[in-house]
Amino acid sequence: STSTYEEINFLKNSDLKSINLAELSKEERYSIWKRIPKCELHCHLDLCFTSDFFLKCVKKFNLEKDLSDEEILDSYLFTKKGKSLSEFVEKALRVSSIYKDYETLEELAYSATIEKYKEGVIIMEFRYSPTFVSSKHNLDVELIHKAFVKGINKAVEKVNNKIHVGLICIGDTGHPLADIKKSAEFCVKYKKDFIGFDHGGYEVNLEKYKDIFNYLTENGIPLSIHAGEDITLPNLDTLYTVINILKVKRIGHGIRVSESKELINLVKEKDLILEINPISNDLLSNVKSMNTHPIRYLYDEGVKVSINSDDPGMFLAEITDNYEELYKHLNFTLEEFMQMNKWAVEKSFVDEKIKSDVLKKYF
Ligand code: MCF
Ligand code: ZN
Repeated sequence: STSTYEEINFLKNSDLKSINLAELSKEERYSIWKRIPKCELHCHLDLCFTSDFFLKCVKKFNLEKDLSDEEILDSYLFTKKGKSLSEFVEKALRVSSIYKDYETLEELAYSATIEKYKEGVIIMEFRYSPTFVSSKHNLDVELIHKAFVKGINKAVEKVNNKIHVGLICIGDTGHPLADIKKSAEFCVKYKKDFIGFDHGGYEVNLEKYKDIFNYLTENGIPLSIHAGEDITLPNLDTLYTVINILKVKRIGHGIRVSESKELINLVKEKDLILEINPISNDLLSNVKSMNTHPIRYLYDEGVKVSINSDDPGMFLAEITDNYEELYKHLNFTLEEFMQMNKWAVEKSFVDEKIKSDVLKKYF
């Protein structure tokens, strides 16, 4: 069957020398970012929507009567520089008003997957928190999960399996129904659908939950956990906990690893990858500016890093926007972008067969 979408002519290593980014317009650069064969490890499915999708939901559910479109986006989303991670977590909670029925969730997962495909993502790891999605309207977690899986599967079929999608389950902190143990049990119950487990929301020291994380690891579920993100924390204990006690394979954000030579060496020794989300870090004020974002220092120190979008719906910024920022402010090259995607594929939790096929075909 013929696909509705234009095929992407993905870049190969042998194409890179002939491209001079400095002489391209912004539009031409974006067409290059799209052609990089991308593996995205960190994106919250529940916060992955376009502004049109979000506005459609607000109208469908009649959530705002007196606001213009612009005012709706402004009051719910996080598109301008904010104060902190805490401010973000509180704002994200308001967005959960759109998780009102299962058709909406299926549609969300379908369009999120199609958007990633159109942006040139080949391996996509989405994560979501079942308790977060159920919190506002008391939706059933089993039905939430079925709706998400159905939406993703329909989209993957629509694009003739040209994108590989994996799902990570999140247990979080920061909303009324948050329950890490319940999320962990849910993850094990749907082990056939989940490739990993995470903790998100407020950044807390997870040591007291170590038995729950051990239980996941014993069930063969690898961990990728948010840590070393919140710049307001007084120390780096959260990072030491996820690395030494919970034994993560990957770290969500991990930008604060850059504050300690000891942590840099630990991350390298354990061969962990950091899932960096440049635009997210900037908007949440976890970095001073994009020019000084630690991804450059970490990369140059030999730490494995990858490029991710985190919450395209909250930031109204896609994965290619994150590449543009890294190019403009930190002089990342196409060779470096390819290298980071190769690491991301190697560290992905999707099937080994998919990974080796992708590595052979594109890297
Ligand atoms: O990575 C960002 C910021 N750091 C921590 N948590 C989250 C991020 N994006 C979403 N989250 C949280 C969100 O607050 O993940 C959970 C929620 O608790 C599920 S995704 C909506
Ligand atoms: Zn995140």
